[in-house]
Amino acid sequence: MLLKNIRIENAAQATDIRITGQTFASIAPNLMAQPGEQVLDCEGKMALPPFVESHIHLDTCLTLPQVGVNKSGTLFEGIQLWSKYRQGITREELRNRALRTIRLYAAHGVQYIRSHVDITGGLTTMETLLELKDEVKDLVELQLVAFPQDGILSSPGAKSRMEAALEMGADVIGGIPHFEFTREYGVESMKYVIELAERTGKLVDVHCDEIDDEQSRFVESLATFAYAAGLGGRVTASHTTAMHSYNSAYCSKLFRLLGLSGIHFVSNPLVNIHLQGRFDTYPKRRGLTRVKELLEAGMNVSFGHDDMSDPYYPLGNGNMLDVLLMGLHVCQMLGYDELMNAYRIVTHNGAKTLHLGEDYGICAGNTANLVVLNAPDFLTALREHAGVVYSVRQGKLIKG
Ligand code: 17E
Ligand code: FE2
Repeated sequence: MLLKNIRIENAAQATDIRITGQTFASIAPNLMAQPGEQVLDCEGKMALPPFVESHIHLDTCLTLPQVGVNKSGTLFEGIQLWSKYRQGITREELRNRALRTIRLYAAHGVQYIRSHVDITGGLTTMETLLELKDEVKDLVELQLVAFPQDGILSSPGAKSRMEAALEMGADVIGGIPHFEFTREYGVESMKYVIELAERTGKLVDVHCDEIDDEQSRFVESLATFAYAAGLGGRVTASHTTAMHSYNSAYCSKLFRLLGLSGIHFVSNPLVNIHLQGRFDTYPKRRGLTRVKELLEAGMNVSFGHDDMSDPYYPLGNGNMLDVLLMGLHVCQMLGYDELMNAYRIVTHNGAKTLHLGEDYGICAGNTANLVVLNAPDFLTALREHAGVVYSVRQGKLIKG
């Protein structure tokens, strides 16, 4: 396959890309089509490595309206509605919803998805999604997090379910320290996830400090244990919305530790701008972590949806441009360079969070995965809500 006149990541000059089998064979201007070769003229549009969804809950997606409406708009009512619904989930119903969600992502050029999977109600959900992971591998690469929604120390049997889920094939260890009964349980749960990561070699992604409580400081425990174990690059703190409310003196001290630890951050702008600040009158706090400051300090931050059409969030469609637009506005990141480079948050940064390795990216020798957007550069793509013209996965056209 030969892609002609394509701009790789905002490049001023267009070039050509030859794909042979599943690999980017060569990237250079003026490549000549070989007999019988499929040629796509990209007319100067931009190519990006595929979008990465760093954080979604495939088990909760598309449960509206059956799951009930979250009247208060709080995370806690969302959890309550979900914990009733999860008792009646069947394999078939879950499979259908997850498959529909994955197809929405694929249509928007997402080829990598990290999904949290609640293990509180048992392991059938994890089993079902592990089966699906293999079935959808030609569309997306799925990473599954064993997520203890009701806590690790505050929920009977959570540790054994966690360890069984990892045995079954879950890729990532989850946690939720701010939801544990006590601060001590929260800290102990962070120690547990890092020790388990050392023991099993699995990655870690914790729902961390997703609350507007400025006293919620579990990210310092997670970062410290990760740092001491030398595991920072394999560990992610998702949400960290309490960081919005920390005083800046504490944050200044905290950032040194976060930088040393090398952990990753995931922010979920659509969902947290909706769920957070709900106990405030006016002024109401924003629901996002300090994305701009973390990035400026050299840390890795990626974005996710978190939810689609469920008790936590009624909208969402798998389009990472929507996630970016919300995040960039709320974090006041609308400078020219910030807009042009914003795609990195939902591509390269996501790939770092998911630990995808060197094979991710449009370079000769890498697996031929890319998307082509209907715009010459990323600022235009954002402004015009540019669609995905082509999505190529392992050398095959899966959209276009
Ligand atoms: N569960 C949780 O604790 N937090 C969330 N944002 C979602 C589920 C979606
Ligand atoms: Fe989440």
